[in-house]
Amino acid sequence: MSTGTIFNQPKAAVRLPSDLIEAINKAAEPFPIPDGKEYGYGTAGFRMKANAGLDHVMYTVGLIAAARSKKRNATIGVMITASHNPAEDNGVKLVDPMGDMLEQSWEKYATTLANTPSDKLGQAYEDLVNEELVDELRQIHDRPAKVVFGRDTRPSGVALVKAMKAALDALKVDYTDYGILTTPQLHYIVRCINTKGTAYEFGEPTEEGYYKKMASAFKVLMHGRSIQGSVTVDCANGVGGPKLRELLKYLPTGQGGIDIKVVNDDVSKPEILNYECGADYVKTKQRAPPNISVGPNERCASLDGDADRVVYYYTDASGNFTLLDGDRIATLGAVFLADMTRTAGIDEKLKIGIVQTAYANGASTEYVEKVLKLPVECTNTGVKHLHHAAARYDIGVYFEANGHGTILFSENAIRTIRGTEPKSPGQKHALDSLSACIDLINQAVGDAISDMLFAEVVLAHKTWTPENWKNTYIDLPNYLRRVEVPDRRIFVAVDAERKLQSPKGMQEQIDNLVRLYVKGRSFVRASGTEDAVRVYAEAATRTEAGKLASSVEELVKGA
Ligand code: 16G
Ligand code: MG
Repeated sequence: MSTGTIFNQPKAAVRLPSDLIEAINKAAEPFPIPDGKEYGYGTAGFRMKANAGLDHVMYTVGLIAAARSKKRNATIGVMITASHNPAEDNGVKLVDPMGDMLEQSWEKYATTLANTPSDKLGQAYEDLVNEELVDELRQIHDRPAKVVFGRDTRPSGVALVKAMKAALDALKVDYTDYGILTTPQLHYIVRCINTKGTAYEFGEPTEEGYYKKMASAFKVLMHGRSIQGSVTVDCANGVGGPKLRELLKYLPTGQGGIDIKVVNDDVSKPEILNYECGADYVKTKQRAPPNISVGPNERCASLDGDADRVVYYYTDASGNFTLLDGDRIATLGAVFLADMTRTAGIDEKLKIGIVQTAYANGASTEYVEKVLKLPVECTNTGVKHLHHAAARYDIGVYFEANGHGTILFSENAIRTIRGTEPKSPGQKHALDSLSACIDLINQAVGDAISDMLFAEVVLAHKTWTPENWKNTYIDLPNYLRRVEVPDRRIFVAVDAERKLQSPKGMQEQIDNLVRLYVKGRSFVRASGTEDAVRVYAEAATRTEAGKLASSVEELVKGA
């Protein structure tokens, strides 16, 4: 990858002081690019082995965050985490002012700067300034910048923070280090800071503010109800553990409260992070972490390593494991919100929709369309795609099957919910509950802890056991296979990744195979995070789903 290729501006329309350029280059010296290394800002930001040149990336992320802050005239966030990856990995993501993911058009700048050698970064930064930070008055670059950041519990985070601070110091940018946070907490804080003093104030920009906001909304929703039994929460030995324990101090117990048993919350041994536990383990292995022991039909939930993903599961009296994944959380939430808006008498005014990816189980899609009679949309994989689609509804429920997701309320929804005069106690209760949902559900980004509390509240309202929840629809048996190929880039997917455009002719072959199976569905896409291709297949029976997956896998291998 050559440097500077994306910058189209006439060279150096604005010149930065030479001492600033030198300061940027000098401060970058301790963080060289290892020989032959190429970086890319992908679906989940930058992610790799922490000691394989990630410090260089961090330095450049400092530059990008500063520039982005000036551009948006707002505080920008940086989260240092590698989520469900093994302990030796780390990664980094930029967070835009409303607590959403970095605007896609800036990802290429992040990639370009990351691939620029340390002694050329001053110039590359000046190029970026000219590309994005020059208006008629040439004042954008003179704006003050503000960057806030947090990291998960990985020990490598400490040195990575140092590398980024070196860039922020070179640019003399104001920053606040929030220390150890979950990913959604950092997103929450960014949004709080940027909405302070506006009509859409999000909350207190502190960790305590986050707990208080969630706990008080939870109390409103639980009023007069109780949650059956306890929920055991596996925290993947990541940052979710200590943060969930902190939240518990604010949550009521006993009648109207919640009994959460926190497990796998040991962050003192880095090597056990995500090891045989956590949301990714449970979802991909389709089994409970081996060290969890709970009684039959007891609810369990697993968070991932940075607590932005959650799945539920339970084991029945005969020992059968049932996963209640992101699709289930989406449908559970949608049922509840649709009921509540009807009771509140505002269902005609608010458009509710569900956003999924191709990985959503076909049975969940059918349930939403045919039983709930709500619109379903399918987008590309990756939170940002779902988030943008969900933002087009008044109440946009979005979840990936793997447990990433949240529910967005539009300005119209918030105004309607909070501005409608109730005409009966029932209507008042529904409006109050909906209003509390807006606060309980993290509007900035998918949040495992907030999603879990919301699921608990809905189960309490419905007095549903996990089995009742499961029986709303029956999942089609499915397989997800990871296939290594010489060049995954030849697999180009279109139509929300449900169809292959290339290799030529392969989609017709897949279609021919799918036709052989009752309720068959299969698609192939290149992974955005690994050097592999993923094959998904579902069908009416487990044997058929397996056969379909294997035959599509063979096609992919033969390409
Ligand atoms: C990233 C995405 C996740 C997606 C996954 C797909 C975010 C925060 N994370 O982890 O949403 O499901 O990539 O991975 O957007 P794949 O492209 O390797 O299948
Ligand atoms: Mg995560």
